[in-house]
Amino acid sequence: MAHTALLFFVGPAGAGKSTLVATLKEWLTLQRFDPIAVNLDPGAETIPYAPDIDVRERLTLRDVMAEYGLGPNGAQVVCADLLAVELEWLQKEIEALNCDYVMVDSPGQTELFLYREAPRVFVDGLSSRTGLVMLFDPLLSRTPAGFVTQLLLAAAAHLRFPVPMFPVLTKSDLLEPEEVDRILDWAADLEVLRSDMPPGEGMDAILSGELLRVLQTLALESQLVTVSAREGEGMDELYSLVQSAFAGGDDLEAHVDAH
Ligand SMILES: Nc1nc2c(ncn2[C@@H]2O[C@H](COP(=O)(O)OP(=O)(O)OP(=O)(O)O)[C@@H](O)[C@H]2O)c(=O)[nH]1
Ligand SMILES: [Mg+2]
Repeated sequence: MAHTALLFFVGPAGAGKSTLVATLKEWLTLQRFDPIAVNLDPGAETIPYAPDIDVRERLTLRDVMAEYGLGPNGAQVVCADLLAVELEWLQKEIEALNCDYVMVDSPGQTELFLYREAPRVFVDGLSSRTGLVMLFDPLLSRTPAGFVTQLLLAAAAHLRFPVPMFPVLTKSDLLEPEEVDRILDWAADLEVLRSDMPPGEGMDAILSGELLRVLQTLALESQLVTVSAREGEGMDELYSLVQSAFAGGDDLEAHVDAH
């Protein structure tokens, strides 16, 4: 699996992870790549793509709730821990499919993905070319406070998983073009973000220049890409970022040159 690029899609509940996996898979297939989609959410009810590998074959939220007498949240925690024993299974499944791109769709409970041990085993153990696609929810990103909160989540993700991170603003079709521009300005220059903080709410005072620099380094090491999975927009830009982060990835380059 040395040449397989593995992307984990992570972000707030409902930010559009599964839909982005579906759209990017379609786009990559059109570019004549050979992507596969992995559903890692044992509680998923409906999924907008046909998963090539599905954790629900091994483990479902419903079964864990029944077996352990837990509610859905407690059962998600148990599921996250039980995932650890599925590493070998997942590895074999991925190897058997022999593809260039593996897109892993994570459950909506991002904090479980970030803070429990099992997902870390997956991120560390599956490929040397692993990245994190970090989704920013458009409606939460509209206000400076909402945007900063997501930067903190992204920073935590990057601390936890020191692999290339690709921040993505999703569902851009739900925002006005000026709103998208403003969010991109904040991402490019956190001083602009600070000056847009409404005075008197405390955040402007708390967010010192130093903290902003830390966030910039951790959360936005790569430029923020705007996508709309619904409209199929931004896939080329996201792909180029991933591709250049994994450059030296000769086989992927060769693939692109081939047509
Ligand atoms: N307008 C618009 N809606 C979108 C887009 N992408 C996803 N959605 C909608 O947003 C909702 C959540 O999308 P999902 O892809 O299920 O989000 P998720 O992050 O996988 O959700 P969880 O796994 O439950 O955390 C669905 O109703 C999608 O149809 C988009 O690009 N534009
Ligand atoms: Mg989902």
